[in-house]
Amino acid sequence: MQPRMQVLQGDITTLEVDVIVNAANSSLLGGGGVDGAIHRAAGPELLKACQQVRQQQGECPPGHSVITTAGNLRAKAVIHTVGPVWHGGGEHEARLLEDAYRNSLLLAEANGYTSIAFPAISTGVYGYPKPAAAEIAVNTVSAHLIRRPQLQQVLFVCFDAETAHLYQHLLTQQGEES
Ligand code: AR6
Repeated sequence: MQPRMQVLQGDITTLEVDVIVNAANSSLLGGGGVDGAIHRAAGPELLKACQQVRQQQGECPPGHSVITTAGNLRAKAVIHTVGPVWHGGGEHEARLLEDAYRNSLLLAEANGYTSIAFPAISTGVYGYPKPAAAEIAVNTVSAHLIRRPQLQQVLFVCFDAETAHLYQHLLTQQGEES
């Protein structure tokens, strides 16, 4: 049977999955890194959708997620989540990063989707140490998938080889292939 968690090295904006997760900031109005890449690939419709959510709900705090349409992307929807900024580990960063993954999975399920791709949230501009962040990502998703059959495919999309190796190692330990 195909493993439900897989790692891919590459650009998340090119994927044909139901949902792509964006590592956004609380403003939801775009930025650099993967956020910038997703907005560039999706086109202006995505920013409009984000502005609407922003008007209705205000800022998105760390650990929370919102869903929008996906503009020109091949994905059906984008879930924008806000990871924690790394301050050394004493400011609930681990819990907030878990929340970002878990709330994105719940939102994808609530909207009836079965496949989702995550970038390595918080490990770029926000400075979260990559090994610790990868462990939280794999453990949180793996714990969530137990007894929940809806999500058939969860992809961890890594931009660099170092991050991809971290995930590959963790998935092998979990008994998942990559
Ligand atoms: N596909 C997959 N992963 C990517 C891509 C891509 N196209 N581009 C970058 N990454 P970051 P953060 C990886 O900085 O740390 C933004 O300005 C990257 O190598 O994008 O959560 C937001 O607006 C890294 O491993 O997100 C926020 O202000 C990972 O994505 C802030 O950055 C996350 O890096 C969020 O910071």
